[in-house]
Amino acid sequence: MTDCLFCKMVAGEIKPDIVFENDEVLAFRDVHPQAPMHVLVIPKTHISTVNDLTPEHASLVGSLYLAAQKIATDEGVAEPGYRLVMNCNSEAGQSVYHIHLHVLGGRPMAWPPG
Ligand code: DGP
Repeated sequence: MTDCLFCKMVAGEIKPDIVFENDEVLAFRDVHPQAPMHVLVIPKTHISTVNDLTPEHASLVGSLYLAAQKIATDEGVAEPGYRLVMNCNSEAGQSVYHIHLHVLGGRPMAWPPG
């Protein structure tokens, strides 16, 4: 999508601080980090929200989580622990409508989330 911020990152028109990339996903540091380590993992294909996922996306969703696991390991937060979050629509706080998995670590996390 031409007007999607994250699609522009996939296309190389905007250059985030990339920490991981493969054929299916791109991962980069969040511009407004909510923890010492805050990375976003996105699919390279445009999917607006979790509500738009179909069974055909099952493998791609798995790839997002496997990328998050690798990033957490590489960033040294796998053993202490980390949080994975995917917000869906406005009431959950989604602000960019291209699905993204937040990978947050480096500090204790509270529950329930705000
Ligand atoms: P969400 O609120 O769940 O849709 O998360 C969107 C995240 O995207 C938010 O944590 C901030 C991040 N973000 C927004 N614009 C940019 C940007 O231009 N660059 C980077 N690296 N992150 C961005």
